[in-house]
Amino acid sequence: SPDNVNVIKLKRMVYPKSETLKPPRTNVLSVSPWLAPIVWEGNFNIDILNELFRQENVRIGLTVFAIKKYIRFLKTFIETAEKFFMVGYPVNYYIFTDLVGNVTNFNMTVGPRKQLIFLEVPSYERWEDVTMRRMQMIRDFTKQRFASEVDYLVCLDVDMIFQDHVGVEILSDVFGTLHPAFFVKGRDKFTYERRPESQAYIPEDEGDFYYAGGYFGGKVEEVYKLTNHCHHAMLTDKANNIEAIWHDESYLNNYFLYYKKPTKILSPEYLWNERDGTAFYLRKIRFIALHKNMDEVRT
Ligand code: UD2
Repeated sequence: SPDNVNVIKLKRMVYPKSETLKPPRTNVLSVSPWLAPIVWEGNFNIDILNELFRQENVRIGLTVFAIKKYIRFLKTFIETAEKFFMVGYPVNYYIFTDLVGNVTNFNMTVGPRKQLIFLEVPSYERWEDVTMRRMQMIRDFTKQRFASEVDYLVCLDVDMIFQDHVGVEILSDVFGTLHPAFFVKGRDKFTYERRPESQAYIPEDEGDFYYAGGYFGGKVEEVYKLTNHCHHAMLTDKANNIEAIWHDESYLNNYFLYYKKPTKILSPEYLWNERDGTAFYLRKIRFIALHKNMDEVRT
């Protein structure tokens, strides 16, 4: 074949044939109206996906912020990521922190082809600014270094632990995650920003899903577009003295609705709350938000 054609030859594999009239998951939505897959345990075959992604030698960057008191969550986050996140793939953990001196003493060790990279960034007084400014900081490092070091970025909150497999099935051009508190609720219950003056505004009769601010990602170029857009929207609102109700999460929801719909959507298996126990449609609970004393940890 000509040199410029990228031929992918997959190895012979034995696996059950897909049954067109027998979908593996029948009690959950597996595809969005714009044909983005919704990832649930049972509707993908990880061996096939690993074959596909290994052919491309994918490199993954995980961004996580540990600013001020939130450094307390970092060690367990990394330790559990080492057990469950992208096992077997090269991963750069990009740790954004204002306390590099402290976190480098945490004795965190990572396996082969994994790297801890500490990025020193400023802290902000208000916790709302800390969470919102993540968009700007991710954007800035995207051009500076992520683009040359990794293919995909996965952008996560730090007050979390992994407790089951999270692998290449999540990767796509741009992905969002269903917020565990809203995926069974109606649009009117979504906590979108409802003031038309805000750049994050979504009226009551619009909206696809309510996405979580703490779990998104995609190809580096797409994450650049997303974070750049959200940062600019926040700056415009700031100049007009308005701040969206759920901060970065509100701007992210607006972006996913009007600017770029996710090409893949992660089910709540990928983001669940420690306190919510389990549910019959969850075959796996892969990543959970830890219960925290908001007032204490944010001041
Ligand atoms: C939700 C979202 C979060 C963000 C926020 C906006 C999820 C799971 N979480 O979380 O992503 O959209 O709403 O209101 O979807 N941080 C620090 N130091 C601080 C404060 C925050 O490092 O002093 C970082 C840290 O990585 C933390 C993240 O910012 O995980 C978000 O802050 P949060 O966890 O307090 O926000 P929360 O729980 O309201």
